[in-house]
Amino acid sequence: MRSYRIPAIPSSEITPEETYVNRRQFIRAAAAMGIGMAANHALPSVVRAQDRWPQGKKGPYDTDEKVSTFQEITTYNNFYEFGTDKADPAKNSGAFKPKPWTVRVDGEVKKPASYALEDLLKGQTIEDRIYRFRCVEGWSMVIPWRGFQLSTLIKRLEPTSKAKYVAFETVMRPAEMIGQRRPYLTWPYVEGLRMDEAMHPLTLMVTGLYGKELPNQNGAPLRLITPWKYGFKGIKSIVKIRFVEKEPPTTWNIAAPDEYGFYSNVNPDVDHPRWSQKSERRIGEFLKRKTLPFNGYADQVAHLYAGMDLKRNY
Ligand SMILES: Nc1nc2c(c(=O)[nH]1)N[C@H]1C(S)=C(S)[C@@H](COP(=O)(O)O)O[C@H]1N2
Ligand SMILES: [Mo]
Repeated sequence: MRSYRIPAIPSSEITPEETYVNRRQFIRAAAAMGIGMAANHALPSVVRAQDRWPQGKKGPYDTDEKVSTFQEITTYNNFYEFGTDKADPAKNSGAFKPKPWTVRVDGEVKKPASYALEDLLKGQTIEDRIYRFRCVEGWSMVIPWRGFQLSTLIKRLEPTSKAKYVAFETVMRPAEMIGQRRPYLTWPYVEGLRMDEAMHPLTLMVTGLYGKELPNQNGAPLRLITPWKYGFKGIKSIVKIRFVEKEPPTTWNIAAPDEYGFYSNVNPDVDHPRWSQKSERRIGEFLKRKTLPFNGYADQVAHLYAGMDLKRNY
């Protein structure tokens, strides 16, 4: 697990990921040779590191599978606010402005408030974690996310004892999001988690990937990731976090309740009504792989669903 504390690196200092990766390697090499910390300007600038990731020591939450390329992760997307084709989000999100950003926190919480994103991030431990990612459509990737545990944010926000679920909402900006001018889905996109799911250490609020800021098409500036659930639970460009007593509505459940339930745990034994979920295609690979229960995270999360009928609670 690689981690540092904000504001260890002011955002103005964050370099493109090309130099970032190189700098890490350079610093490591320099340390090995007994050279002191190099100044930024002294670093070599030649770099093409998009498809690699400095796999330092494997952290407790990291998979050691080969990571998907930066190209794959940022050009094959689902973000219907920018269009329904996999290539649309990268093509159509250029004019989207993720800065400045405000997140409204309300519902069953001690002090409902609106937070500038910087304030929400203050004091959070930002980590890079390599997670498997499984879309309900049957494809998968391995993604080096950067983010912080939702649990630490929730503790700070102090929900009341009535808070049993957390509901999230994506920004509504039809002027910048051409997909929102059409009724592909009910806008804004909404999602939710049960409180124990939200508090699970695997649940990340994501602010970046491949060591740099989150690209617009991946849900800038703040999105959710629950790696044991299908990808659509990972709501993007979040502007509202609401603590609620009852299970909140979720966009894909509204769109097709027989196909997408609230839980949406990756489960090879529960087929989608229109296709099997037994296997998946890793983007960039030809042969299919077997899909694992809870996307390979069963040891960590299966206890959350003890006694629940996962065929009924799909
Ligand atoms: N607001 C919003 N969030 C969203 C979606 C969307 O259309 N709108 N698509 C979901 C789906 S189906 C998937 S698979 C993931 C894709 O995330 P990625 O493009 O970063 O891989 O985002 C999820 N979050
Ligand atoms: Mo998806």
